[in-house]
Amino acid sequence: MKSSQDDLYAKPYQQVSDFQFDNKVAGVFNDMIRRSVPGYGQIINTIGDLAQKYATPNSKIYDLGCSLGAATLSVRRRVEGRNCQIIAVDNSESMIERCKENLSAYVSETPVKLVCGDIRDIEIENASLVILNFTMQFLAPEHRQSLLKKIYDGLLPGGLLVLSEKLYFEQDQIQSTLDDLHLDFKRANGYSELEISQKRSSLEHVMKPDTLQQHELRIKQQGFSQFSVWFQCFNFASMVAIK
Ligand code: GEK
Repeated sequence: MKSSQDDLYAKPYQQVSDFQFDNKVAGVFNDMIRRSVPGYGQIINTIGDLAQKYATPNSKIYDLGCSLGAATLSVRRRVEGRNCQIIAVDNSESMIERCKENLSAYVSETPVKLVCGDIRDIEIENASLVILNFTMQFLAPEHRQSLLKKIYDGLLPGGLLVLSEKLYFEQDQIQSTLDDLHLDFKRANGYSELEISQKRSSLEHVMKPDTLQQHELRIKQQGFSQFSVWFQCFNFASMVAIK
């Protein structure tokens, strides 16, 4: 997946505007997410492994908030020959356009339906796997439970939800320690203090992380029978829930 280096916040802004998944972000997104989210590459690979285990013949797989299609590509490689259909959804036109190019670079017999739209508006049915890889955190908190209900209702019995999110911790010392470790990760990946602080301001009103306990409660209240964190690095986690 080709991508330019992310230098979107390298120069000083008088006022930092709210973060948007626009054309500029889409052009550097692959670099941005790999340098900002610890474990991203491993999570993408493991989503493919999980698809191999959970995707059942003739079922649908949903990648909600697909961005450039990294999870979709990882899944598609692992489910060939099962007559699955992948539905990849994002409400950023720039992301969807680039995602289409990325997908067309590889040959596959598994069809991908690319949808430019809001994940709150799409229908989910006959699903063996639903992926929310760092997407729910961008949805207003009041819409999270209803999205989860729609996913639960659309999953087949035994179907899997993969939910990756940045986490917030109520214990203040834990929160600041894990946050510091994340900032060190960004520094080690070449982001300056200015880039880090301007990006942080831009995300302040846009991304609202939940605690792990909030995720677990929401998932259990929805009726999922099993839940676990399968990956965590600092304040980033990926969870699985089985219907
Ligand atoms: C990956 N999953 O590389 N409807 C549709 N799309 C949305 C919505 C919404 N309501 N809100 C946000 N998005 C990807 C990474 S990025 C995570 C996901 C990040 C989309 C938004 O346009 C963006 O492309 C994506 O969700 C979130 O595995 O940037 O930290």
